[in-house]
Amino acid sequence: MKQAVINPFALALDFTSGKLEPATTHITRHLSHMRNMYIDSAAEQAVLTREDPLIYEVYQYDVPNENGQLISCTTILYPGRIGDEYYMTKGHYHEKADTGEIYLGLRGNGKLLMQVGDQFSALDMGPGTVAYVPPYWAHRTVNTGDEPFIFFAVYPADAGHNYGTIEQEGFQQIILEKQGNPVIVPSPRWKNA
Ligand code: S6P
Ligand code: ZN
Repeated sequence: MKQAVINPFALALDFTSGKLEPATTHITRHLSHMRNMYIDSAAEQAVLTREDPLIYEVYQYDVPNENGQLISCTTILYPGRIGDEYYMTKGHYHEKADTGEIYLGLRGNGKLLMQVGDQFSALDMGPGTVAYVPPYWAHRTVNTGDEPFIFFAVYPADAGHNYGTIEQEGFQQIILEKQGNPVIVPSPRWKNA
């Protein structure tokens, strides 16, 4: 199939705010958009009775949804916790599962959780970390610091996102704050737990 020929372009990325300009898509995810993803349901409910905090934002520049095209985007993941669990993204597999992705840390600190089958990986990310998400691996980021965790990502424009599997099964391991430090513990919700 013949691909669209589009013109070259440059975007401006602010490393401090994470804003990408221009952006064609701006996603804001509040706690109410990710119900039942945090392990402590009572803590989630208690927060939601007071407020609906902004957990993360994504700025994205879209290109034709075709093989060969690449999407640029930034994620700004705010600091905070629901119960003991640090703010995190929903996490997803790519709909077209044989597509990978590259993350570049710009600001703050966090972890990149990945899983496929029974395999699991947690990589530390900070400014300058280039992390590779291989094809087939689900991926979620977690802010383990006290400032926004910001990273840039590039992925195939036809990858698509499968959120349903993670919504149902969660991740194998979760990141909790214990005595001021992040610890990785098995998720009681994981299907084999
Ligand atoms: C897209 C890439 C990221 C995430 C973003 C938000 O493939 O992995 O841009 O979309 O970090 O996470 P999520 O899981 O809500 O899409
Ligand atoms: Zn992705």
